[in-house]
Amino acid sequence: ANAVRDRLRIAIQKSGRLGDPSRALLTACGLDWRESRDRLFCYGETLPVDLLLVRDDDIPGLLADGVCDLGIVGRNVLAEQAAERAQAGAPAVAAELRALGFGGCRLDIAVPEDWDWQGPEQLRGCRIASSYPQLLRRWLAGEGIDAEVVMLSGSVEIAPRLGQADAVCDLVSSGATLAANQLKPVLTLLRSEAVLAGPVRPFTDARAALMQTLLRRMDGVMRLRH
Ligand code: PRT
Ligand code: ZN
Repeated sequence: ANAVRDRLRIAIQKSGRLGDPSRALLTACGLDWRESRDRLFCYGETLPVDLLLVRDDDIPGLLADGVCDLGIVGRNVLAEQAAERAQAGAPAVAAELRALGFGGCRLDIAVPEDWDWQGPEQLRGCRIASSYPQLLRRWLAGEGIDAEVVMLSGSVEIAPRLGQADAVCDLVSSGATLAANQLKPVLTLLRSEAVLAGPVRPFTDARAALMQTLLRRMDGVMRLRH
């Protein structure tokens, strides 16, 4: 993790919602890559900044292990893994350096449409399905609510219909998926978007100057976009 390096390595999502906009942002920052045949690793040409194309869930771990220096990932993923580390007593390894203005969504609690929603107290004793167990548990603890967290890695919204849970805690953007499953959002735990994640402490080798250059360009691109 402490190896001296003179190239910067950025992990972005290979496909999915954040892949294309992440690449577009980095391209707008003047980066380009020689395409590798397997397309998991792209070697930077104009600047010594390489890309690693991965699953979004792997990005915090790659940062933690020092395999990558920076990552573009949803705040939801970064926050979940940070909460997991904190829970395990492990030190924080990745910080949110910039919010990037795309991939916007909310981590919401949603309940069946026919519930007469009174407030969080109503979740006491409920089973809540989520792919974000740490963020959900932390919120429940903060509210003093005892509820069962049912960890599901996908298809969270159908859990109530399948009888696996009473409510869900999931990402929402348009809300169409909740509505299609006769659920309604009642609380927001986190407002999310894609973020640039990076080291908690600055680099001390050649990567420090590279990162400064990249951040300066990124700030310029972001200003033009808004
Ligand atoms: O393969 P990989 O593991 O890399 O991808 P993935 O399938 O885990 O992630 P992906 O591409 O679906 O999402 C990547 C990131 O996009 C998330 O971590 C969020 O930060 C962000 N994002 C933004 C979203 C949404 N909007 C979103 N709507 N992630 C998921 N959704 C889901 C939502 O939960 C619902 O099931 O998309 C569905 C449609 O949403 P509605 O509300 O528009 O119906
Ligand atoms: Zn994923």
